[in-house]
Amino acid sequence: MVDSEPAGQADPPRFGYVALLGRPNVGKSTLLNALVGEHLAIVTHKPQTTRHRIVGLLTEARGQVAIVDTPGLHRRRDHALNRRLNRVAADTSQDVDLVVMVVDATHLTEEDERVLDLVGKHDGPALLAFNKIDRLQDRSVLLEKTAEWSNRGRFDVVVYLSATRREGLDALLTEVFRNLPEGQPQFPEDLFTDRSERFLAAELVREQLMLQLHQEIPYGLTVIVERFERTDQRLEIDALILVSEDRHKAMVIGRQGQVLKRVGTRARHAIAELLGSPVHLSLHVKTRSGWVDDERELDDLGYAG
Ligand SMILES: Nc1nc2c(ncn2[C@@H]2O[C@H](COP(=O)(O)OP(=O)(O)OP(=O)(O)O)[C@@H](O)[C@H]2O)c(=O)[nH]1
Ligand SMILES: [Mg+2]
Repeated sequence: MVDSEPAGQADPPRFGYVALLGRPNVGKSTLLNALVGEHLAIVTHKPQTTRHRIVGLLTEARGQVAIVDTPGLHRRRDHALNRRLNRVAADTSQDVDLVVMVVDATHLTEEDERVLDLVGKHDGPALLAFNKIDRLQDRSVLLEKTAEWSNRGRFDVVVYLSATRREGLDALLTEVFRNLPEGQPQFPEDLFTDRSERFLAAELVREQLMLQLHQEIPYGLTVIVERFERTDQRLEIDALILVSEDRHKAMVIGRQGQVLKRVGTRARHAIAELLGSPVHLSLHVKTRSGWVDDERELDDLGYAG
């Protein structure tokens, strides 16, 4: 007797890239994290949190999916960093097998229209995901919105989600796998991202800075990990926080260093949790005027051009 699967039982595995596209703050990064099961992409209540294309990997018996989180597509074109963020989202949408347009079911805006235009240019299947349905009082409005948006975009499927409550994720994944090409996994099955630990650490520091600081300050800062060493006992990380204006430096540090201390403690916990090892984190702040509008600086700082 031959020991094999009965014919027709096992579907061939699927592999592909899926982009999460949407205006800022609709919950793309929250969704990526919920799907991958790790706090991989930083999340805040502020728009324009994500600044990089980040791949999260999900490997199952059905196959492997590389989910690409993107910066929220927005209207601001006031400096080079903002223009780059939109370009990353636009380029990613052309580069993937499937796009998932994420919208906030509680309010659709003009910025969603720009995303719709982008999705229209994608040559392949597209799914529409209404997120934050936990905040919707009256779910009947979804039917109207679904009809309106299905007519305007050419969406193959519509799904309803609450990324924070992890509702609707199975239905989304069923549709994602159904729409991916057949293929073998391209990444090791225990890998959950294409990004380095160094990158993830810098992002977790930036997440805390975005949460602790207000107005325009979070938008003018970036984080560079200058030293990242794994010793027997722990990770040793030195990170430099760059601010774009001198007056912001004192605000990042805070009275008697309180703000920086809080950022450090919270980021240290988050990094330790994600990377699974105790962390020693040391933070410094410097001014580098105008980096947000300087193409050379942006290249050096790792922002895709
Ligand atoms: N109530 C509710 N809030 C959500 C849900 N998903 C995300 N959020 C919240 O929405 C806010 C924005 O979430 P993000 O995941 O950072 O949104 P994003 O689309 O990645 O935003 P950008 O990176 O700025 O483009 C955060 O405060 C999340 O906690 C959801 O399903 N329900
Ligand atoms: Mg994001």
